[in-house]
Amino acid sequence: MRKNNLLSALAVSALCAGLGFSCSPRQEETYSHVAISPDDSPEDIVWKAAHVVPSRRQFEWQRLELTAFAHFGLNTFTDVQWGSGADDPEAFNPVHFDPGEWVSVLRETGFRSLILTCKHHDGFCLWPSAYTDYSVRSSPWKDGKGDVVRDVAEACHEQGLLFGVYLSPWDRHEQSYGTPEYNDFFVNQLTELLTQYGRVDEVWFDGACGEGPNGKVQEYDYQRWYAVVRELQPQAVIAIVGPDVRWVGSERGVGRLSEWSVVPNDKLDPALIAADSQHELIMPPTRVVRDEDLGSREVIGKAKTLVWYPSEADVSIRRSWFYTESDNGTTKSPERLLNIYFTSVGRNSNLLLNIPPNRDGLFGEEEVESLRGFAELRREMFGHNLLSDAKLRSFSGFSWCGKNARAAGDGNYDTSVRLKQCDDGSYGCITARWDAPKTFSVLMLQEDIRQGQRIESFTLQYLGEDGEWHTVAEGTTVGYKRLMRFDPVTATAVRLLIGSARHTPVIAEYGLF
Ligand code: FUL
Repeated sequence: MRKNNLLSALAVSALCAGLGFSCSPRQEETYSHVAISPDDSPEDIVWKAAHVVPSRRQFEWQRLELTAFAHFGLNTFTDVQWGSGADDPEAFNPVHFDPGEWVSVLRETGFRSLILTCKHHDGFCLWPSAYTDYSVRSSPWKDGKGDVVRDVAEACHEQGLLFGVYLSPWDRHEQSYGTPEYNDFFVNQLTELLTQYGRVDEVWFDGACGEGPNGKVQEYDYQRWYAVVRELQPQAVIAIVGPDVRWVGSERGVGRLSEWSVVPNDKLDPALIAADSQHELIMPPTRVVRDEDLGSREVIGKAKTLVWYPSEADVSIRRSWFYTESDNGTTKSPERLLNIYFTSVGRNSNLLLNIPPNRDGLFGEEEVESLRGFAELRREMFGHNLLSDAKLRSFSGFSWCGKNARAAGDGNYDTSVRLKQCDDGSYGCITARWDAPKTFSVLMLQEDIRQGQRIESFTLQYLGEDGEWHTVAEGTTVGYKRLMRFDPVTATAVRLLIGSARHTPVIAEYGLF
């Protein structure tokens, strides 16, 4: 902080207090998607990007942080990951199947939602679909009278976990696959899932598209499917090949160091958007998700439209997606899961962790133990935010504000600190002081994404015994959540500097652990 800035800030701050100025937020125009016009300057584009915000369903989804995935089906019994569609349903018999137990472990270990593979690429349905015999109805399990989807959905609803469905568009069993009739068949199955099992909060469309039993490849009618989801379960996010949630781009649970939720989608019609930018958007399928840079100034500078499109990072707790005995011993340890937590949730993504139930229809002991260890590590690490004991003050544009700064360390996402731009172009800082030295090795930052994703660079510094500020951690994007680990530091004062932002940063939470 420059000295003259500091002095004038103190003066203005005193004045501010005297006049009773408040640091409360003000409303600004926001969009869920926005068109870029050829006349927009680079500054206009950055301003627009800073005001793109999540839809309500996207925001609710983002707050979940941890979703479980259960790959379960005929493959569980046949030691294959991609069943051919010709395997005999006779093999499906999870005699001790107990989704109540899956859900209670997930609840206990901090998961908020569970997505079930109701049908994987082999076409075998975990519910007795009226449109195919290739389902639990043809299996010996409960004499063909069982319904895995119903039991899992009920367990979730009873125990307060959200429920999501994975319905594979690729179907290696269904004879109509590769013809226009398949889209009707798919809509019928989707409708069964979205009307017979109560509330659904996520619909997961896998991008895989291979050949069906007659060698043909299907053209998926995504737009029609999206409309069905919106009509039947309007609160559900449509993920992966869907308009609400994008695939992070790998299956390792690793987000980008700069993970932007505001990205171009040039398949949208800018003219339509410009006419009504607040309208509900069902955008065409987007698959350009593997690039390293999805949303920097350079990338958005070339965009025709910008949308809010957050990332979901999927990974399996074992080596493969479905249970297979040969994967015993590959269960990720609590420490590995914690690393994944840092590279997914800690990089502005939701973590979708697959826990494949075994042939008994239960989570394996190794997996349960690992999930419990992972939850314990998080509890130990994040149990107490050292900033809740600190004197927090923010310097923002023209004033120091203590009242407002406390909002960043109060554990309440709904209160926030806005850092206005300073004369030198930077976005001020938040200082924290303790009466006695504190030791910390983890930084947590959260923007209030309902105001947009804005921070482009930040630095955490501590005041050394030499009286100088030393940098502990530096990063680029924050978004919903950013976590960073570093060697333990002991200090009585720290400051968080926002170097660059697209507009006033709105920091909902800030933690040191
Ligand atoms: C992929 C599928 O092919 C895998 O089997 C698995 O379901 C994974 C989550 O998505 O595209």
